[in-house]
Amino acid sequence: MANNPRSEALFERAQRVIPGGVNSPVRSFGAVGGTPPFIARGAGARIWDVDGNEYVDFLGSWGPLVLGHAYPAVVEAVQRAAADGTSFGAPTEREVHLAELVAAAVPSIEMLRLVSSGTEAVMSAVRIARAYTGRSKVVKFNGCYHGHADGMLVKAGSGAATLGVPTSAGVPEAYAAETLVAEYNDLDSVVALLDAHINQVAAVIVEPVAGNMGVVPPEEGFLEGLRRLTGEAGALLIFDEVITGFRVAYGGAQARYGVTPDLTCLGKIIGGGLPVGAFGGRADVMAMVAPLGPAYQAGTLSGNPLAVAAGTACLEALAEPGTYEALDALGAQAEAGLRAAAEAAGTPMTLNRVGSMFTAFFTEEPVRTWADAAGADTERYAAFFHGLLERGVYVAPSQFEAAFVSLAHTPEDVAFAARAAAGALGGG
Ligand code: HOZ
Repeated sequence: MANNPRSEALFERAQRVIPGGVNSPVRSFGAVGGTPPFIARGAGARIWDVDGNEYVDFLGSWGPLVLGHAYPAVVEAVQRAAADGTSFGAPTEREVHLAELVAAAVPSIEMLRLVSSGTEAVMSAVRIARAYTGRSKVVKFNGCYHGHADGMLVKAGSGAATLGVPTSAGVPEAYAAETLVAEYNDLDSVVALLDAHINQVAAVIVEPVAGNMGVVPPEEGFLEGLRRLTGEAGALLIFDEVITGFRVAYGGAQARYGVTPDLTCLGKIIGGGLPVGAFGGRADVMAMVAPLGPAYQAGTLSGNPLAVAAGTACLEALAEPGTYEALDALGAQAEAGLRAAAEAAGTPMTLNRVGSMFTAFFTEEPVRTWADAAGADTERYAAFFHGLLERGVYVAPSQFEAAFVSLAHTPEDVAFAARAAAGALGGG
């Protein structure tokens, strides 16, 4: 990036007090090189950095900003809630309202507990599954990312894969041994694990649309197969819908694909851009959660009034007719623009998209597993990323993440990005 002296100076300062200068590793630009722009503000589909550079934003804070930045109803809701007091550590009406909205929207959720992040949601859901089944092992999928709880940092995607630590240092072997790893879109690999560990698997956890190895949609029959296999094995099925919840449909991927898990993890969109997570599901399973049951889970800022106010305003806006059709149309336009740019440049590219989330992989091959995603040309992605950034388009600094369109994007914004993509690939 040419004009970024303030970001350079901030990055230098940050690195003295914050590991790598960032509060989440993939933000460091480790995989693409260069200095991350420090963001000063956002409005609608645009963000501005501290040097005054403007970008059309297709990262959307990694997913939550389905309405764009500083959406007026969300800002107002937060301001009103803040004026009433920011935290009580006691029940509030606002949190009941959000819980009711979520339970009404998401097919699997009869009861839920609000937490403060997706990581917490997954960590808690896995504990509840273990408590309910009396079993300890969990099956996850290679390249899926479920937050940074110890047992989930095994063959993880997202920043962990991006930075080359899919199985993190510091995870005791005993924990890692409780996590079994299957291949995404490969039911045989799940059967093999369930057969090898009869009556030991508490849960199979999956991103119903993988978003953390780049976007990889479930193939026909994959989610249905997981539903059947877990039922037969006496294990619970957990959908990690932290990215897909209220993103690929109002009721999440489970509504879109018609497969109902036992437990669901949520985050991102249900907090409207503030820190929130939730786990919920069948009432008999959720009855394990303290104080109803013996599985402990707690948090001082759980159900925080500001976060639930933002989330409620966001879900209310999403419930308006036509929102998902509009998101899908923008996603389709982005897909067409990227495909045309790659074709004009003669660049091999596979584009995976589900509604408003998508990834351009630099490979000729279809991408349906982590091995396929890992086979993409990450150096080419890095060059593409910087080409976009220079042209005022902001996307994830990693091949193994999703791009998002929001309701704040206009067809002109998407056309602007398509022209930038053509320029970045050298074909326009
Ligand atoms: N793992 C997150 C994206 N899938 C990264 C979040 C962040 O760096 O803010």
